[in-house]
Amino acid sequence: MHQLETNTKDDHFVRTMDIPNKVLIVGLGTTGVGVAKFLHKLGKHITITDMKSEEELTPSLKALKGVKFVGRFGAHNEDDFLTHPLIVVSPGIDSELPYLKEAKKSGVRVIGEMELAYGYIKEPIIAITGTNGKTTTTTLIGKIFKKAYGNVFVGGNIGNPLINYVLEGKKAPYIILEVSSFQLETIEAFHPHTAILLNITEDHLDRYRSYDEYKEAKYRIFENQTERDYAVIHKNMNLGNMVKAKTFYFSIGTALEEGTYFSNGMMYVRLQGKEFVYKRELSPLVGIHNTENLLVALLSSHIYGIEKHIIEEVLRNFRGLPHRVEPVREMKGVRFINDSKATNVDAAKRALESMDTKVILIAGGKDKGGSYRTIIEFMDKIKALILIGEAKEKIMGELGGYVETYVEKDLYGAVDRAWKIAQKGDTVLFSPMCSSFDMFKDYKERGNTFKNIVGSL
Ligand code: UMA
Repeated sequence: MHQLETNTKDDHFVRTMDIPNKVLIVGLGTTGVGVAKFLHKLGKHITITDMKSEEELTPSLKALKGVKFVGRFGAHNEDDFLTHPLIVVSPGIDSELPYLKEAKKSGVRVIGEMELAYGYIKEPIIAITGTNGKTTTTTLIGKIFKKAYGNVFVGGNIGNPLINYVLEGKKAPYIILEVSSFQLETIEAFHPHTAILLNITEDHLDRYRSYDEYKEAKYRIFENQTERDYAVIHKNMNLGNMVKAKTFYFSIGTALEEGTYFSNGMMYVRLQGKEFVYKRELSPLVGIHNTENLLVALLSSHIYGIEKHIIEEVLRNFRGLPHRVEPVREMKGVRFINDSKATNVDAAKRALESMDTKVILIAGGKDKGGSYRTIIEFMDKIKALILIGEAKEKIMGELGGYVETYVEKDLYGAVDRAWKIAQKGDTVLFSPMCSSFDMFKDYKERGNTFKNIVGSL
């Protein structure tokens, strides 16, 4: 099996991370905990600040047992930002936070957790970003690499920050990393050996001032790559001379001389004169969006010389992740599907695309500032719309005129309504198009609640 050149021990991988003695950590979620443990290990003087109260931070504080730090909780304090030469921020911290801007102006270095971790990593990183499909693709690539190489680190935005890899100190041959736009905002030298951009559509417009700003953050995944690296992007995406790495494209329908594409039920990978062909039906994952995720996973695996039979075995057995177009129950011919991870409009469109019946769509949650209007193209599939959450009036205003629409006070009311109006052959799809934080801790809690309600019908 041929393997592309993957030697990363070149000079551009020499690290220059210089950590001063005093460091301010902003944010004490999963990321802040990992950062604090690591800096404590290095013997640094740490101050941690978080807007939440000490009580709200109890789980994180418990995880920091044995770590010495000064805690400033309940609010941020400008002095802390100006008196530490280095600030390490969590992804949830907006780079436009006024204290951070002030700190940067006065010469303080501000980096994200991913950049800090990167300073201690020499292993090749395969980084995956995109608005949708990141977690599925990262998990799939992770499974293939684990089967081929054993001990591989799979982490990042998927829930296990990169700093945990450095903290554990176990060397892996490869790092498979899900990367968000938030994490990319605060990089300096971060440099993946392979950078994958799955797609970009409107999201997080509550954090970014414009869609362009969001896209610019995402494109930073390519920023430090050189011609010795690889980039994987959609055939229709034109990034001009922004990408210096050797670029492979993926496509649905268009045959490519090199790269990967889907045509007539088959998935092709073409690399350096070799062709590998896979049956699409090998994978139980449905939908065109998943075909794209699969293509990218196949290509990345072949770049690193993984054998076809290993890839096929993983494809066959990977049934997808919970909360992503997840079948929950079928009752009296009505199917219930949990797609709680659809936290933006495009994700819901992808779910609708893969439906082959009439759909009763339950949507709504915390609005992120974009428009819901593009759902209109699926109105011939949508039999009724049931809205909940903070965004319900806005969605009602944009979509209510197109289809029978109900507004319910919570998810219980929504499922109840759906069950009343559903007929044999319909699908009840919970694909919220919004984040979950108005009513739930996260999309997982929201999806589990949906599953419990449906289970108790
Ligand atoms: N906080 C402040 N000040 C602020 C803002 C936040 O103190 O101005 C505090 C909060 O009170 C909270 C802490 O910061 O205590 C949370 O930090 P965080 O939001 O970065 O949360 P973490 O637990 O560290 O999780 C982060 C990612 N969260 C976000 O990007 C919002 C997780 O992605 C990621 O899994 C984890 O690091 C490990 O890398 C979640 C996510 O929603 C799943 N990501 C977005 C997405 O996928 O769309 C990008």
